[in-house]
Amino acid sequence: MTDQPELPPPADPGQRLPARRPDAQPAPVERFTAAPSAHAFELTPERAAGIVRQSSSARWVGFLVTLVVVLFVIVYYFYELGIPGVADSSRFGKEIDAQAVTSVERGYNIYEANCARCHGAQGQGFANSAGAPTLNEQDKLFAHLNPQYLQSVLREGGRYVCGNAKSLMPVWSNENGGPLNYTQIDDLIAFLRATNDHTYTVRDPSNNEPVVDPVTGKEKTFTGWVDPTYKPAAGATPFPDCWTNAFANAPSGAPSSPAASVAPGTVTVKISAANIAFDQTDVTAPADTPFAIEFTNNDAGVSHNVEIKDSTGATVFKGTIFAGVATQTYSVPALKAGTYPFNCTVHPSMTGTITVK
Ligand code: HEC
Ligand SMILES: [Cu+2]
Repeated sequence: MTDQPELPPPADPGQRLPARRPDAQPAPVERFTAAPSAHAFELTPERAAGIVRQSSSARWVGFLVTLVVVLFVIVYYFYELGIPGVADSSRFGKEIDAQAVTSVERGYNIYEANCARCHGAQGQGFANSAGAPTLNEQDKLFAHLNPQYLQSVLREGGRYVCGNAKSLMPVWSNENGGPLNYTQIDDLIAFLRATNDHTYTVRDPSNNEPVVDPVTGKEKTFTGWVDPTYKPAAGATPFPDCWTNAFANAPSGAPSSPAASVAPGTVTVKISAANIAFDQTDVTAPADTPFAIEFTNNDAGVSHNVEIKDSTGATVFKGTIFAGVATQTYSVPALKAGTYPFNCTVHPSMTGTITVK
């Protein structure tokens, strides 16, 4: 049985546990015994060789484990950040690109939902009573419509642009009481700054699925407006801070003097505009000889002009922009026979056609 001595009964029955060992009894030790060989200290040569072998393979294992970890870190580093000199090899880079694309695609929907009704679906500007300026011109996008400026315009509203307190463009940022939060503003700016060398997919804002054109059965796409290769002509004046100033100091060498400069015998074509539309949408002019356009702007306080383009869309004549009610006579250089579309530079949707014959 046990060599534990019988314990005296506890002095106080309330303190039964733990049972106290009487002070006098030494703690029992050496309860296990083993054969003397187990206590032997020397190693046999075989055992010593075994230990050496084991510890050397343990070192190998340790080395290999370290090697695997180090190689993994190196490979993972290049996987994330890209192999130097190998384009598109960085997972981070791809992820950032993918997020930029998503942002532009969301911005497109925000633009179409909020801005297109005034600025046009393509940012071309729109002839309505708001007379919202174009946003998609390259010289405007080049520097004027930079992200900081866009941020300010969307936070302060249209009055930020020309200081017009009655500007029809509302505040957009919810920092200032507008309807769009900061991510939506960022997405919008990403869209306005998107370049035209990338094709984006139109996505349904509710489920992020590509929108399919019911007619063609293809996914709808769009491209950005910014031409990344665009450089303004050397010596070109920078786009003015206030868009209306662009019209005040009539850009391309348009003759601004009234009737006086028209040579006698010149054919005069009459064009007038009212309610942000041309009254004549089909006029005729003589071919191969300079002619005059007597342009009457009947919209009080609203600026118009006549800009003539050729079939490629290049401007062949741009009349001075002036506010109504007023009349100016433009001298138009000789044009070859053909039909030429004309429009108002301020309101690109005011259009008409000149038949030259
Ligand atoms: C109610 C019509 C209207 C809507 C909607 C509208 N805008 Fe405007 N926007 C204007 C007008 C008008 C101006 C010119 C500001 C002024 O001088 O009054 C303007 C000016 C701007 C300008 C400055 C252009 C320049 O040449 O400096 C930017 C940028 C702009 N809008 C972006 C937007 C965006 C982005 C949205 C959509 C969130 C939007 N606008 C919605 C009417 C509108
Ligand atoms: Cu106009």
